[in-house]
Amino acid sequence: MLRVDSVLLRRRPRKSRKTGIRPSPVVYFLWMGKGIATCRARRMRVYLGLGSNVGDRERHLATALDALRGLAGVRLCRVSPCYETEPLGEVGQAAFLNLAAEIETEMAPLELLRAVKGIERRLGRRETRRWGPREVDIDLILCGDAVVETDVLTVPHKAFRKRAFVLAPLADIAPDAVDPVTGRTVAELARSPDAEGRVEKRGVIALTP
Ligand code: A4P
Ligand code: MG
Repeated sequence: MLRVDSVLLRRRPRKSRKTGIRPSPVVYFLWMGKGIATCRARRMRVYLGLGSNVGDRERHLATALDALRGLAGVRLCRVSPCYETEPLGEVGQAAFLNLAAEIETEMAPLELLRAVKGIERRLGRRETRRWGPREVDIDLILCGDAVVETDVLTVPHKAFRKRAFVLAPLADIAPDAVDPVTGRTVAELARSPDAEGRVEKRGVIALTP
């Protein structure tokens, strides 16, 4: 993604690719301004997966969505209906309520991860066992066409292609979104027999107006 700093750090070129002559400082300054405006306008569309299986699950999800809406630089665009889902991972834990949300943001994926982890903590999520019960879990599923592989973040989410609890709600709001790694759409992935786990559609979560 083109970043503001990458525009600012560019040197005035010796000659323009279009005209073949060196742009004057004034022309170059105007070009940089246009570049910065474009960068600012480059908002990324992100799909999040939310889940809860402790306490008042609907309330936890609604509060998490409200908190997302309240993040500076985030626009909450669409929210899927929620699904009652069979827990994958640790056996014997309560059923989950899962949903998917579409947001637009200028935050970089790592910055967004920090912000959603902050929301999880504010909602009272204590340190939980991996794949164990939790008040709310917010995962970054797709961040535009970004592919991120670091110690703390993998995008697209490493397991989403095999999880009906992620794909079913995601297909309700973004069937045509494309997984940049496999090139397959969310609708195709959701129809695939690889998508594991029973899911049952429930209602739409009411958000505070
Ligand atoms: N992390 C890496 N990539 C991501 C990403 N794309 N989004 C890191 C969010 N986090 C990401 O996550 C552990 C670490 O993963 C984070 O600190 C972050 O740096 P966590 O939320 O603290 O722990 P976790 O959720 O238990 O682990 P993990 O591996 O993220 O599990 P999942 O994939 O979130 O699965 N069954 C049903 N039916 N519904 C569910 O919602 N959720 C899980 C958890 C298991 N079974 C489920 C459900
Ligand atoms: Mg998680």
